[in-house]
Amino acid sequence: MVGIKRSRPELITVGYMGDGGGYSIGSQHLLNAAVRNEKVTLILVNNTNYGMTGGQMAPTTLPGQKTETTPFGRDPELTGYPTKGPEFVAQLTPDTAYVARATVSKYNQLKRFIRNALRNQIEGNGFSFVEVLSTCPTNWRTNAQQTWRFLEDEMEQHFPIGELKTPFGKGDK
Ligand SMILES: Cc1ncc(C[n+]2csc(CCOP(=O)(O)OP(=O)(O)O)c2C)c(N)n1
Repeated sequence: MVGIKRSRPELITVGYMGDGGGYSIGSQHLLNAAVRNEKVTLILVNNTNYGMTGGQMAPTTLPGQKTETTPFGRDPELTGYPTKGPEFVAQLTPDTAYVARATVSKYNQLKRFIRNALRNQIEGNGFSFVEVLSTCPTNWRTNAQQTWRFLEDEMEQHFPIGELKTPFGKGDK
């Protein structure tokens, strides 16, 4: 995607990835694209597990959370604490980057953050990154109520929602 954007800067490029893909399997790509302030937009969906391969522990799995590979709950002493992606990306990027965390449970805010991320690329400012807290009832094995509670209560405690870095100013929504 970075190669395409560099050779054809008039194109709008959007990457879509999971937390496993962005923070472990593909983390070197994320890190270096952020460091170089590449003019691309990345949307990273955080559902706290490797969903497609059946629900294994991901970098974002919460302490104590049960997954296929942590059947007794994630033990941070053995496997570390959840990766905070936007906080990490914000450290790597200059002030022309856009970095935010949103959630599918706050839809209007999510739309605004994605619009800002695209605007940042279109204006040629720099790297744009939005992590989106999301659900995974299949692998979480939760009903609708439990799913929403886990997203809004548990996940938001570890992963605070908001814009971490914006060239537009917080008031410019
Ligand atoms: C380099 C590499 N290693 C392993 C895989 C196998 N694989 C495919 S999807 C996946 C899990 C992805 O989880 P995540 O990125 O969190 O996305 P989700 O499925 O939860 O949306 C893995 C390990 C792969 N595609 N590429």
